[in-house]
Amino acid sequence: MRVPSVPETGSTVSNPVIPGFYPDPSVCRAGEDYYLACSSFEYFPGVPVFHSRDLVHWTQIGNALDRPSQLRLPPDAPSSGGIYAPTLRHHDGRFWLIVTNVSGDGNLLFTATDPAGPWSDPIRLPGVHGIDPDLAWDDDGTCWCTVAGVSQVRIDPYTGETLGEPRRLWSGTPGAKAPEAPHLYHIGDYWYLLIAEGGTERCHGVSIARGRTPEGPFEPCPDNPVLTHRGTDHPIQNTGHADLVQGPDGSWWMVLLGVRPRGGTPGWHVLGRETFLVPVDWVDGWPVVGELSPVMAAPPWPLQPGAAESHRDDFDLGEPGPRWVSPRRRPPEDCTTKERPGWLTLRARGGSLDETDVTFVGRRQQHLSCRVRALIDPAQGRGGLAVRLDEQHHYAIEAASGEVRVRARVGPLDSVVASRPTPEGPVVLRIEVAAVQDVRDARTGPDTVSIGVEEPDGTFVRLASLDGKYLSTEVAGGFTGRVIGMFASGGSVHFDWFDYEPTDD
Ligand code: 6LW
Repeated sequence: MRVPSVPETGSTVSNPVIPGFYPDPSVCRAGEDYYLACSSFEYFPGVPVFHSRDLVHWTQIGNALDRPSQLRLPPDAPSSGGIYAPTLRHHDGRFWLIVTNVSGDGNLLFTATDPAGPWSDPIRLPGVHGIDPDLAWDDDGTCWCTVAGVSQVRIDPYTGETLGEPRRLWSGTPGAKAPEAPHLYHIGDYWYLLIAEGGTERCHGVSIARGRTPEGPFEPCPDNPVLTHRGTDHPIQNTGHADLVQGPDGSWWMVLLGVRPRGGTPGWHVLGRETFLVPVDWVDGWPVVGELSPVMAAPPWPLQPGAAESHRDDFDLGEPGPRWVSPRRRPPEDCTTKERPGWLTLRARGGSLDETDVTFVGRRQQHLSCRVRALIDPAQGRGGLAVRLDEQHHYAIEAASGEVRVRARVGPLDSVVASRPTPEGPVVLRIEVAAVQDVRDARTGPDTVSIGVEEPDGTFVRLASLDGKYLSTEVAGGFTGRVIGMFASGGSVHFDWFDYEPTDD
C-alpha cells in the first residue's frame, strides 16, 4: 500500500495535487477547510467534491450530483457532453454549486450545508445562457452570475430567477479565442475578473482584469496572460481554467487545470486535464502567479497526510465508494453487492463498451504508470476490465465461458487482438500501463498498455501490448481522460476485488 509520507514544512510537494481526469477545478474555503469541485461530463455520479486542510492533499468526500433527480444524462448524451465546469462557493453559511448540463437542463444551481452532501435538487436558471457559470455576492447581498463570453446577470440564487438583463463585461485579450471560466472576486478596493482564454488546448492561458464595481468597467492586467505555458516545452501544458483562494494566513493560491503530455510529437496526454496548485503574490494590485512546477515548494504551514495512492476494493462495504463512476447512469439493479455478498455483480443492460448504455464501473487512471487487477467470475455472463476514453476508444479484456479475449477499439477499427482459453470459473484479469521512458522518434506514444490474465500462481500472461497513444485525448478528442474499470457486456458477471496500484518510479 503506497501512502505518501507527510512532507516536512519547507520541503516540496508534487503537482498535480489532484492527478487524473479532474478538470476545471473550483475551490473555496470555509474556516480552515478547503473544498474543491471538478467537471465530470458524461459520468454518473457527477461533480466530484474534495476536501483539504492544506491545499496540497485532497480527499474525495463525495459527488455533488449523486441521484438522477440532480443529474439527467440521456442515452444520447455524447461522451464529453453532460456536466461542464462548476463553480463552488461558501456564502451565507451554505455551500453553493453552479454547473452546466450541456446535455440536459442547462445551468443548474445546488446548495448544501455539508459539501459532502446531500446536495439539493437543482434550482434551474432558465435565464442564464452560456457555460462556465460563476457566482459572486456583493456586500449588499446581490448575487452576480457570470458566464463564458464574458457576460453577467444578477440572479436570485434561491429561486434561479434572473434579475435584469445580461450584460457583456469583457471579451478577454483582443484576438484570443474562447474567453471562458470566469470567476469574479472582491479583493481590497477592486473587483477582479479572472478568465481562461486561448482554448483548453496548448494555447490555454489565464488572464485577469479589474474594476471598481462588480459590473465593471474592467481594465485588463498589463501583464496578461498572468499564466500560460503556450509555446514552451514545459512538462505541464494546456494550463488554464483557474480559480483563486486565500489561505487563513492571508496568502493567495491558484488552482488550475493542466495536462502532462508524454511521448513524441504532438505529445499525448492520457490522464485528462488534471488539477494543479500554484502560489500567487499581489504587486501593485495585480496577481503575480508563481512558477507552476511538477515539484513545488510546500506551503508554509503544517501538511496533512496524503490519501493512499493505491486502492483495493473488496466490495465488502455495499455501495461503491465515491471514486467509482459510470457513463450516464448506474441503476442499482445493474451494479450491486446484494446478489453475491462480498462480490460486485454487474448486470449487462445489453450494451457493449461501444454503446452509451454499457454497464461499466470505473475509476480515473491517476498515474502515468499503474497496474490494475480484478478477479472476475464470469459465471454464464460476459464481462471484464477496460481502459476507456469513450465508446470509440477503449482497450478491454473480456472473459466468457472458458475464454478471454483482448479487444482494441480505436475509432472505426475494432479488433480482437488476442484470445486464450481459461479454466471455467474465476480468473484474475490484469492491465499494466507503462509510461514511455525514452522517446525513440517523433511518433513514440505516451505509454504501453499490456493486457492479460494471471495464472493461479500469479504469473502474468501478457496477451497483448498496445500503444497507448490511441487512448489519448489528442486522438480521441473531448474533455475527459482515461477511466479504468469493470464492465458487463452480457448477462451478469461478478467481481470479488479490484486492485489499482501506481507503478511510477
Ligand atoms: C469548460 C471550459 C474549458 O467548460 O473546457 O478548460 C470546457 N476549459 O471552461 C470543458 O471542460
